[in-house]
Amino acid sequence: ILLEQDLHNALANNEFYLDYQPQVNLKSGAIESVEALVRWQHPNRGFVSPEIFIPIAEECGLIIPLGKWILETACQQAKQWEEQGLPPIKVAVNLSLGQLFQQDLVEMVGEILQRSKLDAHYLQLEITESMTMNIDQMTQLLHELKALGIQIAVDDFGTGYSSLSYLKDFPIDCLKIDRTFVRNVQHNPNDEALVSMIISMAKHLRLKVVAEGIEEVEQLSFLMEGGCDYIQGYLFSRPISPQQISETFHDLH
Ligand code: G
Ligand code: G
Ligand code: MN
Ligand code: NA
Repeated sequence: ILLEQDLHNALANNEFYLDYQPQVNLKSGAIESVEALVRWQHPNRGFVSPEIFIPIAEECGLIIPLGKWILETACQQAKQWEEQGLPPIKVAVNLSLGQLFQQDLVEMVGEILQRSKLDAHYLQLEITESMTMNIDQMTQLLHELKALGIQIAVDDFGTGYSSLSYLKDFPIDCLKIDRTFVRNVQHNPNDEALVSMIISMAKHLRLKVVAEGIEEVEQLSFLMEGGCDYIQGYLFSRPISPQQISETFHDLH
């Protein structure tokens, strides 16, 4: 309850910020996209994990203004990198369940794109399978979002209870293989089979595939051989500040 009160002040007091984790194209080795991840530096408690405060923000409704702030900040940042002369970087932003039920979500995303002047193609929204929404409603919402020109990714793919049939109906661009599958991929034949299957399925559906949580070189080799498109994980980079993203590009060129 205390945390809930603090959360309300945190937006006004500028206590939130975003870090960005690079996603590396396995064929070219280039960073083509980054995932925005929200952080909260509490004045007394120090760092509070989004695993703690996002669910609280969902419960108390703060997710709506916070989600808007996250989207706006991420789009402005992507535009700023472009203006700094960096190669184009796509920014992926996690959506919360509460935001899917936000009446003016599509309108808000459109306005944020206009205000930031970011080309819609460089925004990707991440949804998860566990976001329980009526399949027709979800299909329509995703089509409206797609009409803005943005990309849609399914996060934590394979961990939800949903059937695969939604893959036919949802206008999605990308699957993100959950890190629980990747973790033991070089030791557990079941994980190996599942990861291979997801990559192969994504190819057949003409979806891009990102493997999350890559920490070891052996995992990387497996994914490269398997034809995975992108990797995201501590092996390459932790989530880092916008400044560090710029520096990474300057170091690479
Ligand atoms: O970045 P980290 O691994 O600490 O994130 C923990 C969890 O919080 C992950 O499930 C992640 O998806 C979620 N999370 C991080 N940033 C955001 C955000 O900006 N919006 C939403 N909705 N969830 C986020
Ligand atoms: O649920 P979602 O996929 O949005 O969560 C992303 C979270 O995964 C981020 O909080 C990020 O900090 C975390 N993460 C990213 N790479 C790794 C990794 O290699 N290992 C682990 N354990 N976590 C990671
Ligand atoms: Mn994510
Ligand atoms: Na994930």
